[in-house]
Amino acid sequence: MDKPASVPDRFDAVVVGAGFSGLYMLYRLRQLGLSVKVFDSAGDVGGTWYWNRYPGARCDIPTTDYTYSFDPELEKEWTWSEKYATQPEILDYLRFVADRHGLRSDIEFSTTVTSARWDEPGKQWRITTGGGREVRCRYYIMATGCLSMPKSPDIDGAGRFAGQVYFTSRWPHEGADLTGQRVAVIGTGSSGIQSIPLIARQARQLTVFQRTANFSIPAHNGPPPAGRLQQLDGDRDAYRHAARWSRGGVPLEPTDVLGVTASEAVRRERFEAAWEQGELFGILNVFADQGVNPPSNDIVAEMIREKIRAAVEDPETAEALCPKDHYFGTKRPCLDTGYFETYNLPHVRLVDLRKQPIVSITEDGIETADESFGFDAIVYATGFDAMTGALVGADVAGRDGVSLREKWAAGPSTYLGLMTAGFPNFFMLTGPGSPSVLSNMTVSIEQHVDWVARCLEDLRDEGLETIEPTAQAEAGWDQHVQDCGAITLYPTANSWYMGANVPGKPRVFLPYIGGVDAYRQACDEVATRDYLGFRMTGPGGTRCRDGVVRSMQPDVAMVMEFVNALGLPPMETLSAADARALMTATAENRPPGPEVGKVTDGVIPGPDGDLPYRLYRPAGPFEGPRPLVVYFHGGGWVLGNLDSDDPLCRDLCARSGAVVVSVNYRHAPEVRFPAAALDAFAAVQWADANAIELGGIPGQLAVAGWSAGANVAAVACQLARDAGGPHITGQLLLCPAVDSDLTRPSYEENGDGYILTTALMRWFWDHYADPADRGDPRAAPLRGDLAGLPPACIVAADFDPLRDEGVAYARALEAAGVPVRLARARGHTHTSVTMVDVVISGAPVRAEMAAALGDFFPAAEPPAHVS
Ligand code: NA7
Repeated sequence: MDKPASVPDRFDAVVVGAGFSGLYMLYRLRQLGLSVKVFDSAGDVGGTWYWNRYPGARCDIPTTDYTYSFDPELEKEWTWSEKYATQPEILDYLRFVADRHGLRSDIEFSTTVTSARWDEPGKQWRITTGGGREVRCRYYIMATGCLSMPKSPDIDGAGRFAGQVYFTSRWPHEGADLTGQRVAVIGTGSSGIQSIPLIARQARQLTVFQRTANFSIPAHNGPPPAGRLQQLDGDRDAYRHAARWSRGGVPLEPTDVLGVTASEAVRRERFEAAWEQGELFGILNVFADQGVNPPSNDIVAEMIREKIRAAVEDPETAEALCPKDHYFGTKRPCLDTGYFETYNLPHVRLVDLRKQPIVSITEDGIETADESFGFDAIVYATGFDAMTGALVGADVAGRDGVSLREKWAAGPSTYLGLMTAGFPNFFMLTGPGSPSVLSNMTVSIEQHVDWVARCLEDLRDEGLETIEPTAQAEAGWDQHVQDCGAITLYPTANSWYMGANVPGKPRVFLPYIGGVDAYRQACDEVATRDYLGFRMTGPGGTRCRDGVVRSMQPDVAMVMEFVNALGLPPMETLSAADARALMTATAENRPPGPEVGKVTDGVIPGPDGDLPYRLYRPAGPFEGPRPLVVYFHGGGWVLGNLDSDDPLCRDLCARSGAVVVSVNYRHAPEVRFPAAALDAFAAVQWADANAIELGGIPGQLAVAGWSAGANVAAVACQLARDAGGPHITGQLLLCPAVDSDLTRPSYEENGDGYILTTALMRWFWDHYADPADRGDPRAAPLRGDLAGLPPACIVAADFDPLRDEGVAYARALEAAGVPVRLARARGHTHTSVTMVDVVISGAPVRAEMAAALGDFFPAAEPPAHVS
């Protein structure tokens, strides 16, 4: 019997959207025995594939992979007809899935959810639909897609055109007959690039208005490639497993070929192979470094431009079609069928809006700065308010009535892209902060849905009924998402990944670029660590294990993984000679660091014989004297030499514009404490006395060092003060060893697994100084008198056992009246900041170090630019 209209329906879960994600979510929730209602404003299933019916609409991930994997029988029953299926075929597939699993009975079509309010006392969501009906549910799940909210035409006069208007994202179901018409297409993203060749077949005259030229490669569409089908048929489970644990959601071995070092033949061969294959992940994997290193990216980009120039007959049009304002891949590249060749047709014309911007849309056409065009039809292929548009547009209000739109005013904030603090029991499928649009969506969707289903099952099993991320966990994830983006070239582009296509939208990198595999691992880890970073409540009590799931910089984590995989023997088990040999060997293939003006080697007189030094003079037109930095390498007083810190010295020199003199001091165990410290002091005295000959400015002398090198640099400052000179203007101490107490919390936290271990630090101390000497301020400068020392910049790295002694030294210096800048190397280890051109996230820290040097030398020349 029907309920009276005044009693709202109540479901365990409400899902919005009946596309790939909504359908699978419904399937999984039903499996859990939950009552579910799915709403969709469309007239049928399909989501994005229901609406995007423009001519030529296809997926751009091979269809064999752009498919559900949860139902092995379904996989047997459905065969894709093409490598890249058309929209009608994909829609048929989703209808087939819905029918096969009888999903339609829980879906209400043509129903828009107009608002959702969290009801705290009732621990439920109150959902209102278009007709004013209210529905209540415990769990509210948005399966609204990333590219579902069309961007409104932000062009002057857009409403005035009297002819036919089409949006690729809302193409008429009955199709559009453009035969014999004068047609304008605005926009050359994937929708434009896919539809333009087909529109050109009908139109009498086609004019394409291009704001940004786009990279596109031929799809080489046809039947699904035999090789891939063989792989799938050979072992479907293994194939799907490989997809789930791949970077992008399609099985692919990431290359380790670097564009910058590969030979021309290898470059060409790899590029042509990817071009022939016609797959996005292939062309994004020509070189390992194309996504992070501009010169490598330029190689791929230029090869694509060559192809465009070869395809387009008119040189001026060809040049206008060549993308030059963004790195390849940083805006979504496209797959096309005859796109560039379309411009060779006599009735097709390209208008470059960079040369003649649209002034306004008129009643009968388009007016640019130079021309007036008359049209019968205008097609807007202008894209979407991607990733957040559908979410913030849905009027969702969480605890205390705060809306998602308000909370995300400065950009989205999520935990794992799945939930957001203040919105209990509110889940987003493929939300911002998840791999989503950078991955094969179907693989990411299944992962998200499975995670949510497992979570709801766990809650039920534990007698819990609400779940919500903590502020700390969410902030940590947001940071991680940005950190992952920041080491790539992606944030440099004005893309919809950055929200840059929608006027006024905050510029934030929206998707998670760390990889489907890394993401899956993080999500699994959160669940197995008692839902780390989530607060859960219910009759079973309140539970919260707060924390941040990923706080290491992503490239540091990659280096750690690489080093661990090498299975090197722990240094402390080796002799000093073998440890030195190992250190030299591991440094062999690293990048050299930036160019500097001049590098010269020499020797200086030390207290007991000559000490080698290497002098770095910055490049640049300024030949005059520069401030001088005397630098001491790291290596626990046992390891290291002028070569070991060479890239770091180059980097410091190039960034700061100072002359850097790196001095090698005597090493233990051959010569023990206090030799290294005395050598350092002697080096400073010598540099001060010879400042002019070294190209320095007398009186502008700082010391710098890393680790044990920072130890001797700090000691040299104390000795110089005690000796009444030389005058040192500043001390730059990177991850300094300043105390012999190995029991600080950072030793507990980071003493194992981050290259510099507690055991290794003990080995260093044992080689360097007798236990009786380890309290001497010349060994442990933290224990000395700190008054009257030069201003300091101390860098403390999060994952360094020495972190806390560095911080303690900063505090103690401050207490003694010394100006101190304490820089945090967030997410770094003891060694990672020194890995120039390997660990990209170290660059901002080194920039801060260079800035600190600049502060020591207020009158210095402006530094040469190093990115
Ligand atoms: P996209 O990729 O956002 O492309 C939209 C295109 O429309 C792009 O070339 C835009 O230029 C252009 N555009 C947007 N607004 C304007 C205005 N006001 N004037 C001129 N040109 C404009 O959307 P698509 O639908 O093509 O593809 C979306 C995704 O769907 C795609 O990446 C695949 O993943 C599937 P811009 O580049 O912003 O200068």
